[in-house]
Amino acid sequence: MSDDDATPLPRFDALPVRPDAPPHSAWGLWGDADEIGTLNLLTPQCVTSASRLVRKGAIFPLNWDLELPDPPLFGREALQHTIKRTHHFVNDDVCHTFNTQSSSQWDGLTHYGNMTYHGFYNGVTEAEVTGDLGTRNGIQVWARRGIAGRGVLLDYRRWALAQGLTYSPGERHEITVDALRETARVQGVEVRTGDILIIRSGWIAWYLGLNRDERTAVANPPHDAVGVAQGESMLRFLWDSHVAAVVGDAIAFEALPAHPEYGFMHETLLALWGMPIGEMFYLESLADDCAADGVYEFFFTAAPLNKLGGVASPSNALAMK
Ligand code: UVW
Repeated sequence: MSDDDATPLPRFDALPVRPDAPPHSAWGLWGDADEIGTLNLLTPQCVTSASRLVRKGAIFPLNWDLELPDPPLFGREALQHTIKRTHHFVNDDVCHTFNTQSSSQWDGLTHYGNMTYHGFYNGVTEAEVTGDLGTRNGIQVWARRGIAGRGVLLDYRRWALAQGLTYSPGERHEITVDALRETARVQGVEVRTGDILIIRSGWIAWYLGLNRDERTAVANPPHDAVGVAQGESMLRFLWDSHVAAVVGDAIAFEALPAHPEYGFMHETLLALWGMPIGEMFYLESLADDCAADGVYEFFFTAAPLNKLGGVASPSNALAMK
C-alpha cells in the first residue's frame, strides 16, 4: 500500500485530533460542524484523476436487485411496490415499504453511534437526529455532495480460492490485513489516499447459489458471515490508508458475529471517523472484468438518496473502466 508522506492527515496513532474527543476519533479534523467525514478526501484533484481511468467505456452498475436478499436480513422490511395506473397508459411507482438497508446500501452517519462514547460522528447526539429540518448527519448531506473518485477492487474471494483457502461466506470468516495486502500485491494495485476501497468476499455469489429454504435460513439469526477482521490492526490499516469509503459485497463489511474482544467496527468507522460503509454491493461483473483485463482500478460514482435525515441509502453506484 502506498503511504503519502506529504499528506497532512494524522496517522492512526496520532488520533484523536481533538484532545477532548474519544480515543481514535477524527472528530474535528474537518471542523466541528462537518457531516461528511472521510468524503472530504474526495478532492477535485482526486475526482479528475480518477475520471481518467475510464478507458474502454465499460460501465458496471453495483446495485443488486432491490428485491434481494429475499427475505431481507436483520428483520428488515422487504420492498413492497405496486404500479399505480394513473391514466390510460400512464403509471407511477408506489413503494409501500422501503427499507434503505434491505439490499445494496450505504450506511450513513446516523446508522451507528459509538456506544462507549455516546455519540454519532463529530459528537452529534441522539436528540439532534430528528429527521426534520436541522437534523444532523443525515444522508442528504452526502447526496447533495455526491461521491466520485478512484475505486479499487481487492478481490479477496478470487485470491483466497487461488491459494486453496476455502470458506463459506455464510460462516464467520475473517479477512485479515495481511490477506488484503497480499491480494493487492498479486493484483498489482495499490490503495491510495481518497480511494473507495472495495473488497469482494464472495457473499453475493454464494447467496445466489442458495435455494429458497436456505435463503430463508440466512435471513434468520444468527447472521454469521465473512467480512474484514475486527481489531486494531484492521482499524490502523483502514485509517492509515486514508480511504474515503469502504465497500463490500458482504452483509456487514466486517465479519459477523463481531469479535468478542474488539467489538463492532461500525462504531469506529461511522461514528468516530465519518467513513461511509457500503454493503451488499453487486461486484460480480466488475470482478470478472478486473480478472480478465488485470485492471483493478476504475472511476467510481455514487448518488445517495437525497432524503432529509435519511439513515442510509441504496448504493446507486457505478464503476467505469
Ligand atoms: C449490521 O448492523 C449488523 O449491519 P448493517 O450495517 O447492515 O446494519
